[in-house]
Amino acid sequence: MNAEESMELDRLLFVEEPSEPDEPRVHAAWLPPEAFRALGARRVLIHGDGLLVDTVLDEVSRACARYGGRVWHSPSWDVDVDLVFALRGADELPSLSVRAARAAGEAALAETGDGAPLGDEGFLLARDGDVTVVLADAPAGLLYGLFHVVRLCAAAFDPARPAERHRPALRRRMLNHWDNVAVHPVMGQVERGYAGGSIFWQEGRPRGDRARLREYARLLACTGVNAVSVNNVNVGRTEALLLTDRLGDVAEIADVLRPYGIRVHLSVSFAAPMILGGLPTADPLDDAVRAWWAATTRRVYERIPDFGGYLVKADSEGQPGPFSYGRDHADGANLLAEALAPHGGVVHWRAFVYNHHQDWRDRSTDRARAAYDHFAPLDGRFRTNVVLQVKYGPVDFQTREPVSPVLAAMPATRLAVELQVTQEYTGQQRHVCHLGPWWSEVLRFAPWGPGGRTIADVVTGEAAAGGGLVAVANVGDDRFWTGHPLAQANLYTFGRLAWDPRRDPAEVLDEWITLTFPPSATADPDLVRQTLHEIMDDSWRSYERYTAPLGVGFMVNPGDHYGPGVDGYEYTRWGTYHFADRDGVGVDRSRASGTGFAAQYPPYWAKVYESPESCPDELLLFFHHVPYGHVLHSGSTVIQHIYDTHFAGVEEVVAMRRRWQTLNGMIDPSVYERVAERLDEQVRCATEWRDQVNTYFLRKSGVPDERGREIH
Ligand code: GCV
Repeated sequence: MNAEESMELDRLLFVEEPSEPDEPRVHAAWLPPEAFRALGARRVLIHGDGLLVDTVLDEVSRACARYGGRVWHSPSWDVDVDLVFALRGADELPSLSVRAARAAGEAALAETGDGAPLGDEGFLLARDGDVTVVLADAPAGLLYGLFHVVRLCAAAFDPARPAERHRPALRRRMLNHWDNVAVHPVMGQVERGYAGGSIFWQEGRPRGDRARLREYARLLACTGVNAVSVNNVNVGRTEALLLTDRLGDVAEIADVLRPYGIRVHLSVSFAAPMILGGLPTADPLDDAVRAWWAATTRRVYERIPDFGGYLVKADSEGQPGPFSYGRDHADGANLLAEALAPHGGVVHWRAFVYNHHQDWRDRSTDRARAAYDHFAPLDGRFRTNVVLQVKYGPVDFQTREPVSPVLAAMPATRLAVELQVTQEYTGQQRHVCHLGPWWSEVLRFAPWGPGGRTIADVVTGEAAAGGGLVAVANVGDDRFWTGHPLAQANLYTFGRLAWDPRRDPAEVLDEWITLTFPPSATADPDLVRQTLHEIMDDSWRSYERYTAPLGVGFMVNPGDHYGPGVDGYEYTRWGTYHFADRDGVGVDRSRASGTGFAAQYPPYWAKVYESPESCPDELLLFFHHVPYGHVLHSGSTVIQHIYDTHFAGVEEVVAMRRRWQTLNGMIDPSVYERVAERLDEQVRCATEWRDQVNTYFLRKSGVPDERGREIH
């Protein structure tokens, strides 16, 4: 690519003019100006009023200014248009073509679906002759309709395109930022953040970069995300103040995110009445405590009328909670829910509660059991504006875990699944590890047995009253947002799966590729698409192959959780052990001889997981301690499987790097270079994993690799 071509690409793929000449521009991720070409070249009419309609108008105006189209906002004269965005309740307009398009949209609406309303966020897209029409009942629907048109590109204007209606399956699609306001001495500005500093906070103050936040909001709105919590669930002293003295900082963020349909939520400390209110207790049944929360919450809503609610990590890893007062988590969550209820707010209460001072000698305590043991007995006791937020697995965001049994145990509770977009245990945005297929597996899991209701059904709930989908965010002030440019796809995919948890993740990835690497800005779009699929589609499984085997988990370096540390956690207090000895490896979680965790599942899976014979290979060591010679369903022994997958995993990463090199000169050089540099690190780190894991098990077991490969 020559310098001129490179400048042209820069123009098409980056946003924001830098204020200093040598300051790098922020990558536009999946909304490069080029993605708006098809829309921006059209004559567009926007009809309706409201903050989010203004956002649509602004987006379309910018696209039209760039690509030569025209835009009107509800004119009082007749106009010829190619595209109409209209609120259904808006007045008639004099334009004949607009009237016809709206009528066609209404007719299509009557024909499609079951007559259910489009709702607060849904939209319909239809064609009438040469005109495309997007109808919505509410402004947010028009905004989501706009991004749908962007995704479709020219296909949105295909005369043969049948009408389609869309509404999100899940009401709340939320990102949790683990961003600290003050820099934490160990965790830094962002806990488990792999993309630089926070976009919200910097060394104790708001960062104040409204342009960047606005860009973030539009990226999220394009995926469908509609809620963001802006501070770490571990709430320190400075962060606690966001609820009161520093509420203005939160209000400023809310002002920037609001035009994109995103509500702000806040992580709060359960001890806030003591820390902030000077009360002698935070006991959830104490009247003064209840009054404090009610008054404080009222003040929050006076300042931020559309405030989303609170997120709470209680009695977990040192955070305060109701246990200190002999109360349970329903008492704790209901206290906050009661304060939020008059304002329509919701409390996300995390189920991540376990003993983090375990004795590794004690084989009877099982961290995997903890969430179920604490929460399942409380089913039915939570107020309706409590969402119990459950990590997808029973332990902690591992590359492979069974789906948390809590999700099948609380039919009378609103449940949300918590995913981790930030790649704490999956390569920390230094490795390509596309998590869409993993999340999709979780969402499609049928906890009551094949063919039954799925996790997607649980979080959707009856009449969409489920708890929704939540994820820990992965962005920072990095110029590519996510450190690894390909990690942007995880953020995009999360939003799209939260909009529709039944979608095929490969299709979502394809969508991301088309937006991020617009075919019109690439010399060989097919090669780019195919190469990215080859690199990313199976990258989560490759990561799994070269790291902890067969669901046993962890084996990472304690503290930073990066790279191999096979015995790193084996003799610690954290409850994450693999119990490898000279004869075998794995954790016995059976009912018959182990911790009994397997029995927390409904009968179908309890039976499957109970026996090493029926347990799926990929979870064998999560549920069972087996000899190295145990034969898997694949036909391989456990020890040979460990060797084979670790060799294969590294070879796959080497192949990824080779494939990426074929894109040199074909895509934006800065993206190319960043990914190339990270792939070098991935090859290095995967090799380290392979050699440490293989050597460890060769030394423990004394069983040689049957293929005689080099193990150290
Ligand atoms: C925010 C894991 C992480 C912690 C995190 C915790 C949680 O343990 O390592 O950094 O704390 O999960 O989900 O609360």
